[in-house]
Amino acid sequence: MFRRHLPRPLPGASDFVNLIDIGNYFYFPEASPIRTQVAIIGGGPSGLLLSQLLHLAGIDSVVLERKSRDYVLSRIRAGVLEQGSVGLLEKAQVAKRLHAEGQIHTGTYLAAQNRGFRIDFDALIGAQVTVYGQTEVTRDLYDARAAMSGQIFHNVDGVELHDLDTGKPFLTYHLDGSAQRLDCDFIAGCDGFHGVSRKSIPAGILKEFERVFPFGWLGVLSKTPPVSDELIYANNARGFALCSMRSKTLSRYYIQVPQDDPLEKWSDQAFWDELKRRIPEDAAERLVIGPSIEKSIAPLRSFVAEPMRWGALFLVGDAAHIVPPTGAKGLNLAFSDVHYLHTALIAHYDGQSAALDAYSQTALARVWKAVRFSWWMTGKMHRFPDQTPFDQRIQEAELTYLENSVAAQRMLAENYVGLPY
Ligand code: RFL
Ligand code: PHB
Repeated sequence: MFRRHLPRPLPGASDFVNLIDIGNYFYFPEASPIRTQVAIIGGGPSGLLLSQLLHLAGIDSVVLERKSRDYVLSRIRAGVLEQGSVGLLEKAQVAKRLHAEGQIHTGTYLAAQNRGFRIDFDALIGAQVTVYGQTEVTRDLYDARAAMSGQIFHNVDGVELHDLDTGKPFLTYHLDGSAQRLDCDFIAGCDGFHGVSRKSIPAGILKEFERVFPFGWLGVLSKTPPVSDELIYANNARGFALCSMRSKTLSRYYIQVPQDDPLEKWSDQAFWDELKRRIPEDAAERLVIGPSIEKSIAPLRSFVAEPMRWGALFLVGDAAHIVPPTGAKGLNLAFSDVHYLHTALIAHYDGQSAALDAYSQTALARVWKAVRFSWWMTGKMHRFPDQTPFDQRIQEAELTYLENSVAAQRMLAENYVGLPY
């Protein structure tokens, strides 16, 4: 039958078949397996970055993505990049637009009721973060992969993982309605929280740790100038609020809402009215409102799966762990996994397998620190339905301590800008 792919041998690797050329149809027998070194499930930010870094190191990969490119790029998610993430994107040769358009933030504001104070990352620890949307990071990665003839298949259905513990793993899937097989040395499970990879680890091996928070975040993206030059995390008796941004003309705001609040309940006007009630008065007076261009509710949870390796399968990013967005750790954590995995794979193909064997342990050590920080910051900034007056006073005392203690501020700063790899 006719397929959209051109099988062609990689230079110097005649046993690999490279599937590219999305624009034209070429004859390709349905049953012929293709082969790569690293099969990557999921074309979100972690899968794309891994594929790009491996390519630059001369390691072949194929990315299988369930959705279309446009769909992946329509998801509005993270906005804050740690220094380590920026360094990785530089290494991946995809940081040009990030440096031109991203905003350097040397601090952030915390507000408790109507009182605000600033955590000065630069003065405290000589560090900063970059505000640049996950959508833009993903677009830059797609462009770079396309420029290097990267192999990314979209709209792939029914991916299944096989023979993970035999040394000859492979994937099966459907593309354009026909069955396909991909043989590989390793599989990177970069398929997010709802993907198939984690579920392929036997139940007796996999341990899951979870804390579901009893609220969600209602997020709005609007073409309005941001209310503040830096982010404002606001603790308020009515619930948490966050003022963030994507650029000088694009704002991103969030408010804490009950876990099961229907989105229809929140007209744009209702959202703006509630946001204004929760942020400090001077910010509420400055706030420019406009129609939402995206509005969604995200649940909040902490989740970690252990181990992050099973045989030939390596879990990366949201496939292995979820953090609540307070503290902006999710994407950054996915990228630190990519850091550990791509360096370990490079070492493996150079004959050194110790780092690959240690991947799960190494990645999890950093994961748990970020899980702790996001859990801590979520606990400090939100109203819990069962919060007692005692809990309330403790929360207030924590925020006052943070306002007045350089040691406490350093703890927040070093975690927020990202712990070292
Ligand atoms: P993704 O982005 O979920 O990508 C996984 C990809 O895998 C595909 N997929 C499959 N493909 C093939 N076969 C299957 N069976 C598949 N199943 C799934 C999916 O279609 C998808 O394209 O995971 P990845 O790459 O690990 O990236 C993780 C980040 O997306 C995530 O951690 C962040 O967005 C979290 N996050 C934030 N992180 C930050 O670092 N800073 C932030 O400021 C920040 N803000 C946020 C956030 C997440 C949010 N939501 C919506 C949960 C704000 C919000 C509101
Ligand atoms: C965002 O801009 O989407 C954002 C920023 C900081 C967070 C979470 C989300 O902690």
